[in-house]
Amino acid sequence: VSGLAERLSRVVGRAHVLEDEQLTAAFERDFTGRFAGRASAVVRPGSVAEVREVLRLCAEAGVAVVPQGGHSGLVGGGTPRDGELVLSLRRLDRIEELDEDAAQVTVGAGVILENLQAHVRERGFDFAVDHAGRGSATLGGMAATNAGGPYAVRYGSMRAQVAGVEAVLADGRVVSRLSGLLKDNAGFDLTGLLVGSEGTLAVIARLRLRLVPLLPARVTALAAVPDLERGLELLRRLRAEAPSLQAVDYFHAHGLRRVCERHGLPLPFRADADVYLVVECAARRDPSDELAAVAELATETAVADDERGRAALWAYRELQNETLTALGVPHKLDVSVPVARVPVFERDVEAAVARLTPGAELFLYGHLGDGNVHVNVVGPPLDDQRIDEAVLRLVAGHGGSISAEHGVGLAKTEWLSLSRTPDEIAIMRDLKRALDPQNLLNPRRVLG
Ligand code: S2G
Ligand code: ZN
Repeated sequence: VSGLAERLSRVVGRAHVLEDEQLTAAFERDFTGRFAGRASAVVRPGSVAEVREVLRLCAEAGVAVVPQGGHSGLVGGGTPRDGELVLSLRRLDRIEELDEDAAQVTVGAGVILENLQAHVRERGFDFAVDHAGRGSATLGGMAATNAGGPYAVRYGSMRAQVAGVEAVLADGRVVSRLSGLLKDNAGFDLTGLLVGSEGTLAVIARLRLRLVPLLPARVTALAAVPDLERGLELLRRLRAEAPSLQAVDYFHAHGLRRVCERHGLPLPFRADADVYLVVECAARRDPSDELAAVAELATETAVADDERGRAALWAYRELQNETLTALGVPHKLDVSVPVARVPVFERDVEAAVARLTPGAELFLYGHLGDGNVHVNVVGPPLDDQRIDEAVLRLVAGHGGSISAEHGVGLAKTEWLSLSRTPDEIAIMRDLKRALDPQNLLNPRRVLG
């Protein structure tokens, strides 16, 4: 590899080929602690041309490449296994022209979500996908995993926001679809194929993103309800009555108590309900009247329409992940089931945890509006995958997906057949062989 490091330095500059463990450590371990490996090197190209040249040199040397953005992923999709080379897109962090006629913007894959948000909001636009990882997640990584977040119930996931990509294949060929034309059916949808392919088919280097109007009147309600059945009743009312509805997230009393303990937050309500919904509407003018059903159906509710007040309500939900991660390395299962099945699915999960890992601590929360449940089990050793298997089998039984918004990565490859037929997996392997015949890009991820 040292010869390779030399040749790579000639492409990206000595300063952007990292080998020293002090420098590479952060690129080699994911933040949940579940995935780690010793990279052969970390390379940070500064342009699409340099990405092409790096890939060509790695293909020549037969060294596998792990494309990495902000490394905020949760399924080992951006964390190297021993000997793989990390190709960091972080230096491709330029926000290019904002096209106000098309309400689109072109960005480098390394642009961090919160920087894009600040940039476009100054100009009266917003970006439709947001999530708690906004301080480190890059737009390239979010596209590669088709990230979702709380606003998917109104705007869809990343795939719906990506108007085009510029991506480099393992052999150096380039897909360059940055014009942003909304109607362009000249051939197969290569952009759609690459979004959500988790770095296994090509390296996304630039993106053309759709923007939405910045909606100044935002109202957030935290609503305590006795159970998820009541939560679904409220969701149905909001779907019919709230055209500006953009989030219906939820969490349970157990997670709320843990978050308040760890962060010294006051419990939001007196009574002790089991389920808490975070409901948010955004419009040009105050949409509060659309939330009448909340007051009718909730046992207690707190409403905020200012930045600070809304952030305080969201904090109870957004801190769930970080809080449980502090308790121990979690078994993380980001899954989705048909919305109506969420209550019964949760009861099945509780029974499975009681049966298989009785001492474990279970956290259930997520995005009720799209049936996306984040099942987190803290306690059993990571190599004890019985509860992971049981939960994913329950998901399949309820007609759901083993991966809702975090991707498959290394974490779920052995269970892909629970959500895709043998034919579909064979077709995905055909596509992988066609685009990356040397199996250079993120080998073993997604398809195992
Ligand atoms: C969320 C973040 C990561 C996790 O909080 O909505 O997507 O597994 C998650 O909690
Ligand atoms: Zn989520």
